[in-house]
Amino acid sequence: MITLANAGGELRQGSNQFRIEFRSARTNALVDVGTVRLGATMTMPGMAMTGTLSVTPAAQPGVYEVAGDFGMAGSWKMALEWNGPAGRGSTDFEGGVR
Ligand SMILES: [Cu+2]
Repeated sequence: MITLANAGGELRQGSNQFRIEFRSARTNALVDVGTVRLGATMTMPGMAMTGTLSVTPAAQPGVYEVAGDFGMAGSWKMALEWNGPAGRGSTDFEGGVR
């Protein structure tokens, strides 16, 4: 189970800071998943846009700080990947940017 949290409660056009937490679905405890990457793309007629995101592990295992920049508001496709002690995995989700 993955929870995505950011201070403002939502993503906004321009620069954003938010946290991603990886938690066990069974125990809800934070899980160290090793290396994490997050990509953001928006497909629109005639062009594809890419968001700039960098992921840094926080001091607490399983918590990752993300600095991101979104060039426009709308619906972004977010691709999250991880690889480490808990195995390798990925998930896609919709990120609404206002
Ligand atoms: Cu766009």
